Amino acid sequence: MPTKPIKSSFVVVANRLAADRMVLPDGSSDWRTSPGGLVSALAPVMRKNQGAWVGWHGAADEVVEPFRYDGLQLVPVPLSSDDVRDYYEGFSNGTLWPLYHDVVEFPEFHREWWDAYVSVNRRFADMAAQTAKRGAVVWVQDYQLQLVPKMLREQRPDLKIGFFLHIPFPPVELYQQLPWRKEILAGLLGADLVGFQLPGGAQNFVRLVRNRLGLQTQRDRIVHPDGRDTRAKAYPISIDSRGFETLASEQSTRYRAEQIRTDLGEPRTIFLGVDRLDYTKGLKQRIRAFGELFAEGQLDPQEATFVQVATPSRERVEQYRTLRDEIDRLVGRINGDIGTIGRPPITYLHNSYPREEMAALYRAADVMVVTPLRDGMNLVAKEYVACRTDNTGALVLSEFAGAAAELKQAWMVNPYDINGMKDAVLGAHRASSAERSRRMRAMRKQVFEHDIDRWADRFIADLTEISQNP
Ligand code: ADQ
Repeated sequence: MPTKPIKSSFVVVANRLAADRMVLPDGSSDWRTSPGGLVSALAPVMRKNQGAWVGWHGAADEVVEPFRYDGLQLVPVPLSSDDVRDYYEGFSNGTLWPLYHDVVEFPEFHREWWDAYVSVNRRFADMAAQTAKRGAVVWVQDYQLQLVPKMLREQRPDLKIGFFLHIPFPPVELYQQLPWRKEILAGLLGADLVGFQLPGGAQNFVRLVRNRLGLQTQRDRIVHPDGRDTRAKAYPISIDSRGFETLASEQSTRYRAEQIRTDLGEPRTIFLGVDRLDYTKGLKQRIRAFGELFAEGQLDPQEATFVQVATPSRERVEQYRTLRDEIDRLVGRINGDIGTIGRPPITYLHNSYPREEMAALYRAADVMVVTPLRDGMNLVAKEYVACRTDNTGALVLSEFAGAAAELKQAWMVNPYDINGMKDAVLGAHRASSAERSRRMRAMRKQVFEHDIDRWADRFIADLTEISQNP
């Protein structure tokens, strides 16, 4: 087991560590800060408070000692290959992920997956308990670790415990399917503050707690028999808006955006989709809609092109492999039927890009198409808006993405309605530049006033206040 880590007064607990391990060409390994927004949002408070990050380091069956990296204390939690299969790919991504995303795929319920989820959550809770100073703030992240708040409180009632769920919290009728529904609710209730992306998620949770556990609730407040409180509130996550804007304004990004246009054959209009390859993202419906628009002549492949970036993820889960094959076939068929030499209507890429390239893609795209069937927030939509420094461009956005509650001036779609989606894509495409600019300005105001720093500050301030004045 790793040596005892240095104790911290601010601890983040997440499935993955804040740094990824890279294997160098000579076979040795090194660490690199994870690109995501969460790490950069929390890094300042972590540095100020000598913060520690507890998480899996990404290599199964390897034990890594706690270490300091880039001013952060990193505390790796070991997972065996069986843990990865049953806790991560199984219960987290084969049971909870589809169930919490409105059952867009069928969730599987296996008792051995649940057992692994309990034992791995206990390991994370133990590691967090060893890492936290007396009275520390501990912030647990996401659906993989919903039992940690209760397990942690049992060991360390002195801590201020927060939990944030990055994905939707499902309606009561769907959540009830879960054989371990009571245990998970009780797990979350170990926290002083449970954060959701949207008020609807918080309301679903409070309703369930009242109906299933019979606890007293008053609006966002849940009262425990021992007099303790848990609050359930919405904290819509955001991005480093200024960081993206700065990147998009750089000369090298502008140049790269021009180059992307040239490489695509100077089309009049570039439509762009950027997603993890996941069945929640609505890729099949979106590609079908574009296929029809091209086939019917509503979009001319000589003038318009659709670029879809879909980074493969969770490839050891069966549903993800099937999805990848289905999309490969669909894109191949459309390009084969409609494309001409040098002019495929759809450019389909599996690559993962650095932030600079993402900013250049956003700059190059005239219309961004974000049409998930269900999504907690969707940061891609916000990143696109932050990168449109001259107020040009248009966003087509699913009603079922959390971001729809904030980016109200987007062209909204129900992604299950293919005709409606086609109309919205054409609406965004044909809108006057004045109309687009009016909408983009309003969305930019929202994204700049509500950035990731504000999100983290609000959550931490509320958690500190709630646990000081119960
Ligand atoms: P995700 O489902 O992963 O996140 P999203 O919010 O869109 O979805 O975040 C994806 C991130 O990955 C973005 O920052 C994007 O720039 C980046 N990305 C995507 N494709 C990439 C590529 N090819 N190369 C490089 N970077 C790429 C979960 C929830 C969301 C919620 C977030 C944050 O499912 O609903 O918004 O967490 O809470």
